Amino acid sequence: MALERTFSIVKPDATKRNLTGAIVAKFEAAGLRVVASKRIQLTLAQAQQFYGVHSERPFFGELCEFMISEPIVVQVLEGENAIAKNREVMGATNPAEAAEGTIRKEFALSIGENSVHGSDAPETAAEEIAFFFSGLELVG
Ligand code: DAT
Ligand code: MG
Repeated sequence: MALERTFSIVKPDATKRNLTGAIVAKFEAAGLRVVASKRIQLTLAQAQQFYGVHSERPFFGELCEFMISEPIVVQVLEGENAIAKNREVMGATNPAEAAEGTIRKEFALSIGENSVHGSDAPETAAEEIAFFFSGLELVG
């Protein structure tokens, strides 16, 4: 399979606890390469747009407030089967259900404060990468 790219976020609970390096190390150990990276703080409007697909869910307000509570690190990860591999290394959304050795099992605080985001499909990966990065910022 050709190289694939996915979009990743180190979320506020993780940047606050200085876990960015520990999290990126797990992606790198799985064969994913960081091809773009920046630390930013989202506005509420940006968080609401990014998570727009969840706007009808009861946890939407809480999710957006959490995502703007501290800086985040947004990244593009590249590798064979990057989307599936990234989600495997992240583990299940709810850390109580995440497998041993996954980022969420090791670091997540709760289903909401779960340390990382990763795209779920090629279409969303492309949209999410374009939301945060220009082509010039992607250096493979
Ligand atoms: P994922 O981040 O694993 O792709 P998702 O897309 O279903 O999960 O949800 C996006 C985020 O919303 C998730 O990382 C944390 C939050 N979330 C999901 N379900 C939740 C719930 N039941 N209660 C609180 N927050 C939730
Ligand atoms: Mg998702």
